[in-house]
Amino acid sequence: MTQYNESSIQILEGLSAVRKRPGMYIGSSDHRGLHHLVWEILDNAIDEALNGFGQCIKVTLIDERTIRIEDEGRGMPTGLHSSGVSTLEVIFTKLHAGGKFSSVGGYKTSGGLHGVGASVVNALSSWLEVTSFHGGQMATMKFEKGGSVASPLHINGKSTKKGSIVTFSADPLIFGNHVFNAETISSRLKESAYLLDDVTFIFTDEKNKKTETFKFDHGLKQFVIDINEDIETLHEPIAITGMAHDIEVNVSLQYNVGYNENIISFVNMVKTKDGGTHEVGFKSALTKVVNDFARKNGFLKDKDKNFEGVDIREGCTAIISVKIAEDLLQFEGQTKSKLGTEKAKSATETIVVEQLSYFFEEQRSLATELVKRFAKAASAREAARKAREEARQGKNAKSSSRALAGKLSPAQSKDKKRNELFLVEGDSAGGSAKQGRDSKFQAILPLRGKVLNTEKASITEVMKNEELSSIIYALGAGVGSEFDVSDCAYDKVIIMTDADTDGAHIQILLLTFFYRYMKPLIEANKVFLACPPLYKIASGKESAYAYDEQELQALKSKFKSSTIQRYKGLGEMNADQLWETTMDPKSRSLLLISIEDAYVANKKVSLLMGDKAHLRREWINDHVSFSLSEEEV
Ligand code: 28F
Repeated sequence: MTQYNESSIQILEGLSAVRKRPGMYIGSSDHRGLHHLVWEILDNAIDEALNGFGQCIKVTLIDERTIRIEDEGRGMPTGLHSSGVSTLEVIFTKLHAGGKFSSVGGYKTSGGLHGVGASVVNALSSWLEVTSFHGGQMATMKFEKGGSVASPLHINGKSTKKGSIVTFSADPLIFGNHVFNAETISSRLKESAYLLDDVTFIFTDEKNKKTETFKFDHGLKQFVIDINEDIETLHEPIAITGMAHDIEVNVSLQYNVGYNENIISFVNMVKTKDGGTHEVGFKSALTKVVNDFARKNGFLKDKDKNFEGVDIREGCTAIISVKIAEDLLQFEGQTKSKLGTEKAKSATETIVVEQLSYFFEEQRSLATELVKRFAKAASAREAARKAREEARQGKNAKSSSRALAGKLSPAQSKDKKRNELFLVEGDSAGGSAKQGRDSKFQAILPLRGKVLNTEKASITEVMKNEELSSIIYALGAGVGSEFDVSDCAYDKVIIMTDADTDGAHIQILLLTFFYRYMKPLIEANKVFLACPPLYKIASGKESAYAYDEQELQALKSKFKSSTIQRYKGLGEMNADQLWETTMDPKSRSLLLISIEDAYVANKKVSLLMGDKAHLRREWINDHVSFSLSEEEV
């Protein structure tokens, strides 16, 4: 029986504080916060490998809330701690304890929310078990109900094994019905394997009986190759590595024939999604090397302006991974997703300038081809700037009314907070939507032709496309870098298409457009898919609608001898039916489009625009996170 002295009471108070306000420690208690528990324990295993202890990390998804992570490091210490309990117990019960390498020298992953520590994971788990192979013996401890000791430290005997194993089950009292997502975990392990090229990551999803092993001897090179797998590239990846100001810099870059810049950066193996000083250093080095080469070789005359960074990064896929000792590690802002360490800028810049200019000298023909592309990009940018000026017109009445004439059926009110814009597939559905809607706050914009595939289009082509420019003018918030979601004339943009593959294709093309040219619109949770019914079931005067197979089965048992109509398209419903089933906020349901991980979405969008239709359907089911949001009245 654990004696409760003041320190153990204080410890339990600490953990109960975590359970009261989980968001303070892991950001949120939704899907993202749930996975932070995994990242925290995984980062501790990665820290061991990062510092040379252990070459293999295993992650096993046991069930939708339970996961096991194991490393082959030195094993967590189990000796008596100054507080009177074992170090192992301190690591899992003391808040912000277990800062493993608090001493200078080792690298510590910033661990998502930074030093949250394993104790927070324990506090938010219904149970947690730890096994440590340390000092030639095997020790275990069990905790339950948010971190209380269930079975004290038990030395099970001698063992030559080394390492740590942590198994925990996330507490449904905290995370509700959010569950672990195998794909989320798998892509994070794959990403870590690229960054730690001497470590093997093995992921087992026990439910789906699937095991994946990630090991990339050419880590970052393989990373850019895999990001560019669906698009033509111009050369083998360029690998740059060096050390400056005690900062280790690793960069890999490869140009593809597309228009998108895809720069992903990391510090101590954790993604810095908002960039920071290492990215700034890389970008200024790239601009410097390209302009120097272009001037020296007569591609830029004295009178010509320099290429701008945005021209030089078109089609550029780059991974920047820096390692910084903890005492030098600084972040900007609260979320630790933007590196602040000033020295990382000069370290990255120096190393990239040195090695990339050498590469350009060695590979003059490739360098020349790249510079020619940058010149084209610069002139396209000029054209885009003019088009953007046009698009800015999209914010004022005159030219937008011209562009929308005969297309948009506007809402009567001008209430940006309430108005809804329905993008409807085809004129017939557009007609019944116009008739059935509540014109006080619902506007209809029928889409006639196929929406342009903006994956490979430039801003100029986008502006020339009828369908897209009418959407730009209808929203009135500009486009691309000029887009300002606060100017958007609508609270909701609802895509309403037939529930068939053509409809799915239009959905994906529109989502690609919104993702590339109006990303803030999705991030502001303003983009929805309408959910028309799939079936109408009737017997006598009684009738009802089914929105999926399950509902149809349920209704079949309710209705006796009934007739069932399968709706092929929106046009088969009359205006009243369309209103009642799909548009009336009181009875409809909408699917909110929110992109969970820009990297996955970005990559999948380029994959989707290929012609592998079956992958498109798979992607919709797997990646666009549909959450059925029942309309509040
Ligand atoms: C599955 C998750 O958590 N692995 C870990 C170690 C190794 C040491 C350590 C951890 C408390 C304050 C030092 C061992 N020997 N995998 C893991 N492996 N923690 S967590 O030390 C934590 C102590 O400072 C370790 C010598 N030094 C460190």
